[in-house]
Amino acid sequence: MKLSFRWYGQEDKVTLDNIRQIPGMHTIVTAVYDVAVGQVWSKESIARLKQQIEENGMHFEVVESIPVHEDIKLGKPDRDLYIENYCENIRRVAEAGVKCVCYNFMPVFDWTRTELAHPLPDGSTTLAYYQEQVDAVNPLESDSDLTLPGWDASYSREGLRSVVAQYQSMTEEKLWANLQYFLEKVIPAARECGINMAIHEDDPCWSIFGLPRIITDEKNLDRFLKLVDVPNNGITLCTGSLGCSCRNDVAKMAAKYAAMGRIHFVHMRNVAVLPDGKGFEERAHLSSCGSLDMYEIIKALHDNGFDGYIRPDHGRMIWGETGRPGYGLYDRALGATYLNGLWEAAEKNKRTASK
Ligand code: CS2
Ligand code: MN
Repeated sequence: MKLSFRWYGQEDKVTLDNIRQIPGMHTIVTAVYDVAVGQVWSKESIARLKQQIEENGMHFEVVESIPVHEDIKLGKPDRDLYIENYCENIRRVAEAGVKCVCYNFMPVFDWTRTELAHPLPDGSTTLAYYQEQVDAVNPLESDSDLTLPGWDASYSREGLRSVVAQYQSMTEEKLWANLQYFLEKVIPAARECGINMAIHEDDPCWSIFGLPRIITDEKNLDRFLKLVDVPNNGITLCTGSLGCSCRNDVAKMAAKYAAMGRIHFVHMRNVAVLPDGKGFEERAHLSSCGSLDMYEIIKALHDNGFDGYIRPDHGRMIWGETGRPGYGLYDRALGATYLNGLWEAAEKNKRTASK
């Protein structure tokens, strides 16, 4: 595995200086953030990222994300233009040495939480999702008390209402067809320049606000991989996104898709799933802090030949740190060292077992 860490660029309070001191750090995961979704990234911006990262002794090999324009997901007539821009971005980041591109295909909303600073008994704070709070929000009623933390701030309230409204006739099958259309153009472009595409699962992995979500479970991931059945069309295995539903056996999926060579990127984090569909809370990475067996997942990846990129996903806020929810330094750094430890254990266990 290649250990990586997400960095939000020059604006990020967490610096490359900080990140390089985390043991075993290899790759910075970042993106060009000052360009509107659907537009082409400038070569200068990409080159600047590369230079800053390499000056700090790390590699720039993963982009998260090149966002997919809503008109592509909606299948609107101008999608071809946005797809062409998407392919151009793939070519440009490949030229800078990037090997893997993470993206998602969730209508309108990326990850959704109802609380960004939920207190835990040890005094840390974490991200949480309570289903009843989500059910109380209707994005189509402009006068409802509508905002949840984490929503794309580039939408005005009216803009958000209108884009949600455009999905009213969107079925899961139509969304699948639009995803296939996108992949049939993008994957050949990625293949040509040696980029592995890695779709991120929907977070949470079920429909919210009546909008369809399809990258949610094993059956749908099987279907996704067959849409364009080549190694470059792969996944980001996000343990927290899949693991917030008890129906998903994340270690089993890790083993299966790693053996198929289709996991290019892994997001590791732990969640505590609440009973009776009430939702989930994000927790420290350690297995005993949440519902996921992190060792089993790492071992499944290791034993099935995974050699891609891995990063600690969200962290709690600890030691008085403030900053971007989920993306402080301290708890993610603890997560990274834990991942190093689990990987070393998996390696040495396998060696002992084969003696
Ligand atoms: C990330 C996602 O912060 C997070 O939860 O895992 O925002 C992820 O970057 C996107 O879904 C990938 O496009
Ligand atoms: Mn993730």
